[in-house]
Amino acid sequence: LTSHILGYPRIGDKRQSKFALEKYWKGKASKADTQAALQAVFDDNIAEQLNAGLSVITTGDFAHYDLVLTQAVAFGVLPKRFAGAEKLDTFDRQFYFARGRDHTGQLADTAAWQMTKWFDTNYHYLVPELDKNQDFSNTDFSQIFKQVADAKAIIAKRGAQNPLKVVLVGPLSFLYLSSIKTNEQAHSAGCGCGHGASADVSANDDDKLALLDKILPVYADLLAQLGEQGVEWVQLDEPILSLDLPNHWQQAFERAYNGLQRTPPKLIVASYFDTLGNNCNVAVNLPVSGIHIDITRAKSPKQYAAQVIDQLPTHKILSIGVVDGRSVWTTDQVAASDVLTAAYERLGERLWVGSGSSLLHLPVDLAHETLPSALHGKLAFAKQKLSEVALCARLATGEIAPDDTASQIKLTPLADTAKVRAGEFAERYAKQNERLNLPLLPTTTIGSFPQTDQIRKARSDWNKGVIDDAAYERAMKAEIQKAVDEQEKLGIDVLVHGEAERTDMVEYFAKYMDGFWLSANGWVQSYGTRCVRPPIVVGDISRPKAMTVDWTVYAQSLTDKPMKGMLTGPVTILNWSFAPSDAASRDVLRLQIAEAINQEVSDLQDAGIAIVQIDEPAFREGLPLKTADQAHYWQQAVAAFKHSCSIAHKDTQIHTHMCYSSFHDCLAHISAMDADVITIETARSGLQLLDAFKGNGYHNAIGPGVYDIHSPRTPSANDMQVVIDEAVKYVPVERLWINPDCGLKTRGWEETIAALANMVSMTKAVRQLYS
Ligand code: THG
Ligand code: ZN
Repeated sequence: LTSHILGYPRIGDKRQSKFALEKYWKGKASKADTQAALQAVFDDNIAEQLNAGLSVITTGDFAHYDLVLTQAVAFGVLPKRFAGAEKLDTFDRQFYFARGRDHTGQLADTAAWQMTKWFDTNYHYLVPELDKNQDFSNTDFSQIFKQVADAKAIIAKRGAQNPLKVVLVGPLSFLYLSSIKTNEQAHSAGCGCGHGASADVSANDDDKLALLDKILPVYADLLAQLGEQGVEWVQLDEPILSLDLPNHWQQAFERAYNGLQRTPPKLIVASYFDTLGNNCNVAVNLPVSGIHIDITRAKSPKQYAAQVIDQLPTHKILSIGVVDGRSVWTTDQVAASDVLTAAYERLGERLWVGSGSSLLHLPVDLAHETLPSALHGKLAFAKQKLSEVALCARLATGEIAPDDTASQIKLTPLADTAKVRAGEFAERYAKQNERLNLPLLPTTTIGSFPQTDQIRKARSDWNKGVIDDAAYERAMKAEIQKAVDEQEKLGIDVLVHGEAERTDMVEYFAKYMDGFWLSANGWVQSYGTRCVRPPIVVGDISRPKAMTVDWTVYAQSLTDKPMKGMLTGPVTILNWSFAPSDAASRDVLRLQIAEAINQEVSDLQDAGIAIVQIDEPAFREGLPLKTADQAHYWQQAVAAFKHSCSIAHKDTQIHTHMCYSSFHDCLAHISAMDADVITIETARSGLQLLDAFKGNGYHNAIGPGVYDIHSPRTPSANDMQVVIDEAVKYVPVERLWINPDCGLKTRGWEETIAALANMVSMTKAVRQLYS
């Protein structure tokens, strides 16, 4: 039976690609050496598929930064504002678009292409910046063709004859996920916080679809050339088939694929991350050789597969994705066999067995981990999933019998349902003002201060055992002292301790909670060369001891100003971890985390901390793809956040923070969180967000970010005053706060102090104006 995967990680098992590219961008490695390092990872990826015994070998997905970006560049997309970029070869050009910086030093810095979350994953793709009259004629397919040639060579060298399958983003998903720029607004990459969900499709929806007739000939040309090169299969990824599509997008599928059908190569249209839903009929009837479905997120996988088979024309192949491309757990062989044997009975050799989605979203190799005994045999990273796919193909035909490998986590829900805090906002805020006695327009920062080399060295020395606990604690306390001193000197009203002791906030909290396991090398690409190491949920989550109280109390002891306690919220911790994908388990886990955070709030409060900030940068990221599932998510997410601060006294002030301006579609739910103060990014989005907040009847306090921390430029007092002068039109001045738009950990101290000094002097001026 045919077995295949939809894609594979390209960072390398030791993040070789990341290190090679970052060195290249710094000018410390030649292009040839860099490409050789990438090539070694590519070669490995092909070899591992062969080693695992997969029958069809997948390639074309080996992007050097992002696959959507690679394809846009190959299709000749070159926005006018990147003038001169045509002089760069496509290798260097993609990095210029992605980073806004030309590391070859020939071209001026500019804003990078926007990044956006890839569906409901934690991966970010680059949003192609198209023109209303986009021309796709200046193509360069060399990178794709090289992968074909290299993969073929590796297969031939082994004396093997596996057919090759090339992955492309399909034409409709490509256009849907693009954006047509009307102005030159775009922001730079590199933030430490969460981006929004999918590209803004509503605004220039029709314009994008109008480009279909222009882009189809490019696909046709590319497919024809791949056919000539002996490529047997092309997998056209159409993940938008998992969304509730507007009618005209749904209807465009048939038209598009009518224009592409040809053989060779044979086409397989791939859906993933959810079921086909309303698009099932359209998908099965496309004029292609086969389709792929992902059953790993279906509510009843066997029924879903059966329903698709019922509708599938009799000449087509069906690839069933049974190995979850987003779960680090081993595949349940009994369940997989149950679905696959039934499908095999009906489809015979027309059945293919695959991964649900690309394995891009998994860490590369479990072999680099030391597992606790309870996890032995239970986990599988990308490399291990390859063998699982091959094994599932043998289960399907009955060649082998399934082992009982079910490793489902058994969860015990909290005894109580979610709680909410006492008192209405107006009453709470009045009591808080009485206690805190802050000036009009209080100033604060989001939480983190620059993570210096010195901090990183202390942490790495401590992790290696070079310095002991006491020495590490002294080093961190010195950093806290510095952060407090600087804030005192600047005259900021509400202080933070600076978070020197934290690398990734989710990793930090997961380390302290029971129910999480942290891998040593389980890196997953987040965007470009940036990776995260998501904690793995292994059981019920609880908090055996305080996580932040000592640092916060120490920081408070250094100042008479209020010191904020800094926590990460339950929704974000869950969304940035590996956890079961079904809503019921996620609801239980989210609330368990909320309870842990609630206990932390309680301890901070008992220790005299008057303000606690609970960040939720990923509040929107767990939003299900299907509209029908979304209301439940919002209800549960809001309930979990509210539970996490339900213990707060009326005079304990709860802040929250969210990043980016991607929350327009969920302001009602943000209001429902009922935090006393929300700090939010507004510097880049103008003040549309405040207008929308006002329209949504948001009555609590708000700190519109007065400057963009992602920009290296020091904002003047004047620049920042513009934000406040506008903000007072939407929010009563007594409910406005003044702060940067995000944490400062990626900046240097010097620029941070300069910007904050301007922020404080601006505040003094506007206080006079508005008091
Ligand atoms: N934490 C977690 N998930 C996230 C973010 C986060 N997902 C979304 C968003 N933020 C992604 N943004 C980033 C920004 C920077 C980095 C990773 C994701 C980054 N990573 C280091 C790297 O790749 O070199 C990791 C190095 C390290 O920790 O040792 O810079 O904030 N969980
Ligand atoms: Zn932020």
